[in-house]
Amino acid sequence: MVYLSLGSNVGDREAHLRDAQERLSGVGRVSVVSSFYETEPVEFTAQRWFLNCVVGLETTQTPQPLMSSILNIEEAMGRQRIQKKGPRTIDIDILLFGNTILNSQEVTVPHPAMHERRFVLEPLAEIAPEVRHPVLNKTILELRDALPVGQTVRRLKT
Ligand code: PH2
Ligand code: MG
Ligand code: MG
Repeated sequence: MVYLSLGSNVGDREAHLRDAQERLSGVGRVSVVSSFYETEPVEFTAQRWFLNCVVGLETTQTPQPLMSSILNIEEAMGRQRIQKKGPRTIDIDILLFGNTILNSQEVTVPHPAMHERRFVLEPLAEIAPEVRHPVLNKTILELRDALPVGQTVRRLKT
């Protein structure tokens, strides 16, 4: 199982997350989807709040081809890379690729910042609480509970 983080903070954020989920169905089976969360921007904070979610994807693709598929989807959805960590119609990040540990030029899994981000760990804890981070050897719940206070996230009612 591959877990992906989806985020948008430009235009109709909810429509963008749904559109991305639909496009990912062309890459594998989207078998689990978290709620949507309204999240305070982190790292680059002077921007609109994000809508984030996490999906579980079953795919036969290996990490590099999966990353190319993701970049194609981001591009097709009009993602413009103007400012690093700045506003985006859609961002799709590979969080976990099963228990694979990989540091290549194209892909790093697990995602190097996932364990520090509440906008990742809250939705991921909703759909994969007992999954273990293969490098840190902690479950998603343990990682979430270890976060320092701050980084507001609000689960939207569905
Ligand atoms: N993505 C970033 C940087 N900061 N903050 C929130 N709340 N959500 C994001 O998806 C996000 C962010 C870089 O990709
Ligand atoms: Mg990102
Ligand atoms: Mg990204």
